[in-house]
Amino acid sequence: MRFLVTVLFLCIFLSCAVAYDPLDPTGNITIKWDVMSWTPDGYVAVVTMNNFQMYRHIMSPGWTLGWTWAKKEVIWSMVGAQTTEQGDCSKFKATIPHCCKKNPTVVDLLPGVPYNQQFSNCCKGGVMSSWGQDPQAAISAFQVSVGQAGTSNKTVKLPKNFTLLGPGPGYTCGPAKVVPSTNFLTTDRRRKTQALMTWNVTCTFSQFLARKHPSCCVSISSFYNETITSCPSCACGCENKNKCIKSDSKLLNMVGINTPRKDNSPLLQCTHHMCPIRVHWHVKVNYKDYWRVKIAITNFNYRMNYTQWTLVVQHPNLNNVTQVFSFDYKPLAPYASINDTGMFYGMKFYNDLLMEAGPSGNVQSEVLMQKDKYTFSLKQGWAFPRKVYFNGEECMLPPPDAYPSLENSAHPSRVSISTLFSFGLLVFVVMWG
Ligand SMILES: *[C@@H]1O[C@H](CO)[C@@H](O)[C@H](O)[C@H]1NC(C)=O
Ligand SMILES: *[C@@H]1O[C@H](CO)[C@@H](O)[C@H](O)[C@H]1NC(C)=O
Ligand SMILES: *[C@@H]1O[C@H](CO)[C@@H](O)[C@H](O)[C@H]1NC(C)=O
Ligand SMILES: *[C@@H]1O[C@H](CO)[C@@H](O)[C@H](O)[C@H]1NC(C)=O
Ligand SMILES: *[C@@H]1O[C@H](CO)[C@@H](O)[C@H](O)[C@H]1NC(C)=O
Ligand SMILES: *[C@@H]1O[C@H](CO)[C@@H](O)[C@H](O)[C@H]1NC(C)=O
Ligand SMILES: *[C@@H]1O[C@H](CO)[C@@H](O)[C@H](O)[C@H]1NC(C)=O
Ligand SMILES: CC(=O)N[C@H]1CO[C@H](CO)[C@@H](O)[C@@H]1O
Repeated sequence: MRFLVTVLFLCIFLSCAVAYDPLDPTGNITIKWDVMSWTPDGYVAVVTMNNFQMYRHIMSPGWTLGWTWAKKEVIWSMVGAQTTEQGDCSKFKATIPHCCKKNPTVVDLLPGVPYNQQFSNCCKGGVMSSWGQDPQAAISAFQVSVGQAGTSNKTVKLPKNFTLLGPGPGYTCGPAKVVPSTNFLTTDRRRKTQALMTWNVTCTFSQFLARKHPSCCVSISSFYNETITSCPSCACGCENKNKCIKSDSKLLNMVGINTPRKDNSPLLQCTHHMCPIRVHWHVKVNYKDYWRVKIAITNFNYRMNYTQWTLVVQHPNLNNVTQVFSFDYKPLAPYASINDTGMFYGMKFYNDLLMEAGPSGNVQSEVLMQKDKYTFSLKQGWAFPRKVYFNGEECMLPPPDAYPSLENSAHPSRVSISTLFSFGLLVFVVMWG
C-alpha cells in the first residue's frame, strides 16, 4: 500500500514537473529567433512562434512573451508586436529606443493596425490556433531590432529566462539553444538564403501549473439505463460558489453582464460542479454493426465565447469512427500502435464558436462507430470515454462506480488490476519518456 502511494505521488509529481501530456507527447510551443542582419550596434531578428500542440490553442487575449537580456541590450524598434512598457530610456538622447527594460514583455498587435506596423503572421491579438486544427494559423511572428548587443555570432548573447503566458499561466520555457540556421526560399523558389544565426526556445504546458482545479467536467448517460451520471460536485472548485449567478436571475438582463474581463475571470452560472464547461456523453443507439454516441458541450460562463474550441476524447472504439455529424474530426495517434484518441472541433462559420452561457451556449454532435465484435461492450462502462480534454485541459470524469450500468455486475478485481497496470505504464512512460 505504501509502495502504491509512493508510486502515485512520484507519478503525479514527475508528470507535472516535466509537463508531459500523454495524449500529445511532442506538443510544445517553439520560439525561434532568426538573426537576419547585423547592425552597427546589434542585430535585427525575426521571432517566430509555432504552436506545435495538437489541440491546445491560445485564445483571446492572446500570448505574452517575456525574457531577460543577457547584457545591456535595448530594443530600438519592433514591427508586428510591441512591448507593454518602455522602461527607463533616460540615458538616450538622439533616438529613443522602443524599450529599455532588462526584461521586456511583448504582446501581439491587434488586427487592423496600420500597414507599416504589420509583419507576416502578426497582428492577431496574440491568438494562435492549435496545430491539429489549423497549422497555418498556429503561428505568430514579429521583427525586433536589438541594440547594445553583440554584432557577430561570436559576441551575441542569447536572451535568458523566457516566459510565456497563453494567455494564463501553465507554460514553462527551456533555455535558448543555438540551432542550425533557418533556410528561406525566395518567393519564386529559385534562391535559398539563410539566417545569420538561429536560436530556439521550447515551451511546454502543464495543467498543474495553469490552475488548481480542472476547468471542465464530464457527465454521462445511456439509452439502456435512466440514470444520468452528472459531473462530480465541485469538480472545478467551489470557492467562488457565492459569486455565481442563477440561470433565472434578473441580473442577467443587466447591460454589460457578458463583457469579458481583461484577465478572463469567469462569471459562472450556478451549478453543483461549478465548471465553465460541461461535456455530456450519451450512448444513444446500439445497432447491429454500429453504435452511436451523442456529444454535447455546454458553456456555463456568461463572460466567455469559446472561439476555435477543441474537444479531445480517448476511447478504444475511436479507431473505427465511421461518421461524425456537425463537428470536424481528426484522429490523433500519439503512439503509432494505439489509435484510440481523436479531436473534435467546430466547423468554420457553423459551430466553431461556443457562445456564452445561456440558450445558445452549447454545441452538439453525434458519432457513429463501427463495432469490433471482440471488444464492443455495454458493460462496465466500456462505452464511456477514458479521457476528455476541452481546449487542451483535462476534464474531470465521474467515478466509474457511478456510471449507469447495464446490469448489476461489478468486477472490482478487474478494475484494480487495470488501474495498477496503467499506473505502471504511466510511471514507465514518465521515467523513460
Ligand atoms: C516540439 O514539437 C515538435 C513538433 O511536435 C517536435 O518535433 C519537437 O521535438 C518538440 N521539441 C521538444 C523539445 O520537445
Ligand atoms: C526550431 O524551431 C522551428 C520552428 O520554429 C522548428 O521548425 C525547428 O525544427 C526547431 N529546431 C530545433 C533544432 O529544434
Ligand atoms: C559563426 O560564423 C562563422 C562564419 O562567419 C561560422 O563558421 C560559424 O559556424 C558560426 N557559428 C555559429 C555558432 O553559428
Ligand atoms: C533566471 O531565472 C533564474 C531562476 O528563476 C534566476 O536564478 C536567474 O537569476 C534568472 N536570470 C536572469 C538573468 O534574470
Ligand atoms: C459572443 O459573441 C456574440 C456574437 O458574436 C456577441 O454578441 C457576444 O457579446 C459575445 N459574448 C462575449 C462574452 O464575448
Ligand atoms: C485511426 O482511426 C481512424 C478512424 O477512426 C482512421 O481514419 C485512421 O486512419 C486510423 N489511423 C491509424 C494510424 O490507424
Ligand atoms: C442503472 O445504473 C445504476 C448505476 O450504476 C444502477 O444502480 C442501476 O441498477 C441501473 N439500472 C438498471 C435498470 O440497470
Ligand atoms: C470492424 C472494423 O472495421 N474493425 C477495424 C477497426 O480498426 C482497426 C484498426 O484501425 C481495423 O484493423 C479493424 O479492421
